[in-house]
Amino acid sequence: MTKTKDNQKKPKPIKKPLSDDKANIIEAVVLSIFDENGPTPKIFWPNDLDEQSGLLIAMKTISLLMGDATYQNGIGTDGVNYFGILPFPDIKLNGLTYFFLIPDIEARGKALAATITVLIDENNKVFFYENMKYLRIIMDKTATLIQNNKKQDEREIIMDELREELIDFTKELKDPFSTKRQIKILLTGLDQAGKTSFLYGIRRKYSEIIKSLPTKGVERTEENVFEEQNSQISIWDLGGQKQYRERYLEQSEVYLYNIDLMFFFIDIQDVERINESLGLFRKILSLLIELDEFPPIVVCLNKFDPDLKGSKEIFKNLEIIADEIKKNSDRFFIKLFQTTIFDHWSLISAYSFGLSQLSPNRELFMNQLKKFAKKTNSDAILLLNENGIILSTFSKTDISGKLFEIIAPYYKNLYKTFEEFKLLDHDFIVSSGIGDESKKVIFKKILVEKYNLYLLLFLEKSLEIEKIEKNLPEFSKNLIDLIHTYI
Ligand SMILES: Nc1nc2c(ncn2[C@@H]2O[C@H](COP(=O)(O)OP(=O)(O)OP(=O)(O)O)[C@@H](O)[C@H]2O)c(=O)[nH]1
Ligand SMILES: [Mg+2]
Repeated sequence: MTKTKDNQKKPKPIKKPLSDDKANIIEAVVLSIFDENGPTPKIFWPNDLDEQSGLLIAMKTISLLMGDATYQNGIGTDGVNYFGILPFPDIKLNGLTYFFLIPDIEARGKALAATITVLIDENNKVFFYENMKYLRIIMDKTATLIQNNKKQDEREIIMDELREELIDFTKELKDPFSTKRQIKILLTGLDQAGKTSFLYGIRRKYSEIIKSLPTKGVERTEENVFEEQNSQISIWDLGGQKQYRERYLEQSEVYLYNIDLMFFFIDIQDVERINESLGLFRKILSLLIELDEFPPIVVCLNKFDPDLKGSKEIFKNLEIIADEIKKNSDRFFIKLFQTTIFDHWSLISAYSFGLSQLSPNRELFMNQLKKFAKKTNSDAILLLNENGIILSTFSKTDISGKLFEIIAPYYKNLYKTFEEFKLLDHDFIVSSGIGDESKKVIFKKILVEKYNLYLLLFLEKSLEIEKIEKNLPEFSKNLIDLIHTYI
């Protein structure tokens, strides 16, 4: 390969520090602040981090998150925190970054944008996913200290302490250099609750639903949100018949151990077995507590078929179940969904919500949607992948969010239908005015690298397709990085 000038200008990969006895996974730690010179690496380690790499880190972490008016309206600095993973392919590193604001009366908007970024070799990024919770806590703590201590030398001590804490932490880990993040998702609930049908439904294997037989033991399958992802996602569909249930409860250290997410299914039509079902739920929770496992839990109040929506009896049952679920489960993060195989969207909503809990970048995604919404005057945005999994949503108000969830599936179907019949001149469809003629919905296909994604926008005021087209390139460019680190 010939060396061009351009090549020489590229930042050099950071060399491993020689001081440590054993190679440590942490390659660099950088505090960047947006000051009068723009994004600047203020405090960094290793001390010989070259200038260009430092600048690159500061620019990328700050500019991705800083919309032109994200924080300049003098609003408080508390709500503006984002945490996520970003790739730096030029220097072969991956960074876990925490974006926050430092109050400063002299600054524009009375605050300075800042990031703390921890960097490791790009081949080791699993480390971030595996240790997200802990890393988030110590980075958040450091950010608070930085906010409260203005002097450079005080901040140097704070950043030094962060680095030491990180290194101590990695030394305690058995294998910080593992190569793929393993994600384990469980589907649990009584027999006949609809677990296997749910999976078929998500995957649009409708013909299989009809043929589906009770699950014997466990059926394991894999999930791919994107063709290339950093994690291997295994879904364990646990047979709910008595003998299988007893087995996984007895061998909880095998089945319930090391789980990242659990779906629990309740057949709300089977009134006679609701208590049995709640009993199983409580039993599983108590075993999880024994194992010190606290995965997020999605409860599917299943078989809530469209023709039952008006039933008072079912409605009352749902309330009772919801109350029971909430009781004794305050140590868990639990979210309830009403689902039925006759409404694909209900399945996708519950499933996507669960998956999003596994993505360290869900806040960064939402931030990108929020910025795009602002630039295009949209009131709500939804981003779907090719399989219809909801990657992220943003809505200004609860109402536009709710409304949007209801109409989204219809537009998706419309788009598909028009596409199939080759009736599309553009890669989008727009509704004509709704209500007072000003409200509009747009469903648009966007290509982000090799991925086809779908964007649904809800606009309350005016529709300016040019504004959308104009802001799309930057939006798509920012999404590329986030997709590479989505899961
Ligand atoms: N009405 C209705 N029936 C459903 C729904 N989901 C599943 N079923 C039916 O419920 C029955 C059981 O579904 P499965 O998916 O096999 O249940 P399961 O939870 O996997 O059962 P096990 O494998 O024995 O644990 C089948 O006859 C499905 O067709 C739903 O949303 N509404
Ligand atoms: Mg099954």
